[in-house]
Amino acid sequence: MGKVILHVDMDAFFAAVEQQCNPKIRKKPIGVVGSSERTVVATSSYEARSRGVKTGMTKHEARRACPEIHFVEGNNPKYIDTSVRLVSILKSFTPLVELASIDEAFLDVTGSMALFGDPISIVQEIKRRVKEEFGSHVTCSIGIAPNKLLAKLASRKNKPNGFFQIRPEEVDTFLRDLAVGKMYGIGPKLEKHLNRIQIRTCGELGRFPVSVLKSCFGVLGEILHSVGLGIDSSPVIPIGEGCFARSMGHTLTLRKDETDAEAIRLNLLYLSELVSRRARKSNYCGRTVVVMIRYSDFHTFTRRETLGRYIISTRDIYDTACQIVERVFLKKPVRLLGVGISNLVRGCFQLPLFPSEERGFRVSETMDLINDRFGDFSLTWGTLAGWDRRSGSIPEVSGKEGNRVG
Ligand code: DCP
Ligand code: CA
Repeated sequence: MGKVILHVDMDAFFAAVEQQCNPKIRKKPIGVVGSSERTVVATSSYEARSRGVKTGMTKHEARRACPEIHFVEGNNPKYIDTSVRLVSILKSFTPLVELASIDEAFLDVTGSMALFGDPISIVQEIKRRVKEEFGSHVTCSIGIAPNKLLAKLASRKNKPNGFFQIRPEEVDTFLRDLAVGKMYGIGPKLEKHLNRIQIRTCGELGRFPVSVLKSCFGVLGEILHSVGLGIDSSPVIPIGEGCFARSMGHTLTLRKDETDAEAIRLNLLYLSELVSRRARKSNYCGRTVVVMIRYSDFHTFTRRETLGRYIISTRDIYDTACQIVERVFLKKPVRLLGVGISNLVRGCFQLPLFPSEERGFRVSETMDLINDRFGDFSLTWGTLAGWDRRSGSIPEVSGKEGNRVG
């Protein structure tokens, strides 16, 4: 028998949590924003969406689309708490729960049906439990399908507060006329490329000769072919298991025992960049920053700080690491430094509530792409320009000009 995978996706997540908490804004058009005047809409209630409000709009744009819109300042700890409680509900149906983002999870319920009944009964029971736990204003939409790729597609079919099932025998019909751009992972740019070679639907993508796809898109060609056929054999990876790391970090023995605060900060920046890149690559973010310090006499200790939100960016890891070190009041020269993050969640991207954070995110992504292609630190933060990789030591700040981005 094939697998039965569910994809649970909360509806207008931040907005729904806010509406549940505050009866005055229920059933009203609301937008969740950051605290600065230049913030953008992180999400909006379905009442606002029907008036044309979209994620990413400035407050001004949202107000122009919907003059009655009410803005609420986002509160990440509240959403994380809701997410944690959601996961514990989902885990009561199967141990195979993979958190895909702060408000999305995959469940492999293949083995749960003997206990909980058919997939639709499981879906109805999950919805009942969500309502019981959070109240009727926090709802989810659920996709049921033979794999994660299709389950994710199905959960979008009847939003909000709906569900949709794609049975194995319905896959071909479902994909035949579906625009490729609707498929998870195919963004507007890739869609344009595909359209250019006359591929508009998933049906057409699946039928297209894989050899031609490979010559156009390299290794991605084979993946695209599978996507067109609705094939996805990736397992649901349960939280806290398997390849789930508990923490990730890097250490560095300094070129000389260091007492200079600026040099120590630069080392922290370098290490934070390494950690952030690794986290981004493996799609983790963490809530705890750990700093390891070894003095010249080899006395070694760690200090940690747990934040109320998940972070992944170099800047956030670095800022926290600096605060930790400042609190330590270093007593001896430092021989080795380490920076790490723990309390990791996979796929729970850092929530960019502010335009500056969004920009930071895009910069990090671009830096990753360039560094993957041309080697680590080809492009790096302005302060790290001049870092000589081979020497394994931290930069003289006045060294050669690098490609400054930060
Ligand atoms: N989010 C954010 N910034 C973005 C996108 C999303 O801060 N650029 C936050 C707000 C969302 C939450 O993440 O509430 C979940 O994102 P979704 O894309 O799942 O959007 P919603 O849950 O809000 O809406 P939908 O009902 O379409 O799933
Ligand atoms: Ca959602």
